[in-house]
Amino acid sequence: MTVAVICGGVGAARLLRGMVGAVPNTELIAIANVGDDLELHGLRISPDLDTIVYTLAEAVSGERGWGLEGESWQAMEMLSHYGGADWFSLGDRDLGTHLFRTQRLADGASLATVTAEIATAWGLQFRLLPVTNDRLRTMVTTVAEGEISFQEYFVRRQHDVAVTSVRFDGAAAARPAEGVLEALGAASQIVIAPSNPAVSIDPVLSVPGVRDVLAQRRDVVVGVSPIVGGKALKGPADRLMAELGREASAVGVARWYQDVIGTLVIDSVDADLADAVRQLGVRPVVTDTIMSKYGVTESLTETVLTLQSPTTDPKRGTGMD
Ligand code: FO1
Repeated sequence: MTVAVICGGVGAARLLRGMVGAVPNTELIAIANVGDDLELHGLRISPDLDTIVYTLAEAVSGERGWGLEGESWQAMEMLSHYGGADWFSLGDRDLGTHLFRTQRLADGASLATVTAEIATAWGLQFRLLPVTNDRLRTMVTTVAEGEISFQEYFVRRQHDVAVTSVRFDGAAAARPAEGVLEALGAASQIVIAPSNPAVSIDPVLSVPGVRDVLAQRRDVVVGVSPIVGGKALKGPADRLMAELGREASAVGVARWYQDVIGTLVIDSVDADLADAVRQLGVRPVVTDTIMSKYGVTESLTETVLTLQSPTTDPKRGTGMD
């Protein structure tokens, strides 16, 4: 039984934590977004990959959800001293990750190879793969300024600007990293983690071949809604969905992923939306999904992993587990 998890950043890392405890490491593979990546100070930075590594290594900053616990910021202070780019906070230890990745990529290693080296150095045993080794950059068009990069939107402007469209620069030419399509084709279950559909999951699905595999294997694809009671638990997913003209609700998420998921796990507060999800041909599964609550990560993981595909499930279509 192998489980492939399609991941963005913080929300995905939390679910992965539950998965690692419940699925043998050899049977778990995380396929992560790289559309958030950026080059800054001549360094190659991969926030979603690093957030997963640091979280699963139990080293992530609990307060921030990204970067390392117990960081110092001496390098950033020197940058500020010179009037350098200090809008994207890079801790002194986190910088070591970016220095290593940048050098290894310059040596000619692929992002997948470097990511495996970094994950191994942190003692992670499950496979963490970038969806592609090629350049892929989420670009956001805002009402006020036109097109800006994802981190300029998310961090520099604190995602506090209205968005009119999102695109994934480089997607058409991007090739799935070695093993991505094979893993998605062979997995007994594929999970779309509760990350931002518009800017964290869609970039992964935009890499040619990925969406097709999920659509073909829709029966074994399970989404976990990142929208609970019409709100995102963290970040701008609800606002972004609304700004992009989509419904910011569990039903909106079901519609967003309708062609690639057979099941959507929605939070108990959205139990009343189960029928509307089912009307879309997506099996609703109602359970607690707010992982910041004690024990929910374990129960959510258990629910996801014990799901049978909707077409073989004897309780076909009920989904009201
Ligand atoms: N998020 C912020 O809100 N402010 C930051 O200064 C910031 C720096 C940063 C550095 C490294 C890293 O791996 C993540 C960082 N993040 C920061 C979070 C990052 O923008 C988001 O985690 C993702 O890109 C969205 O999932």
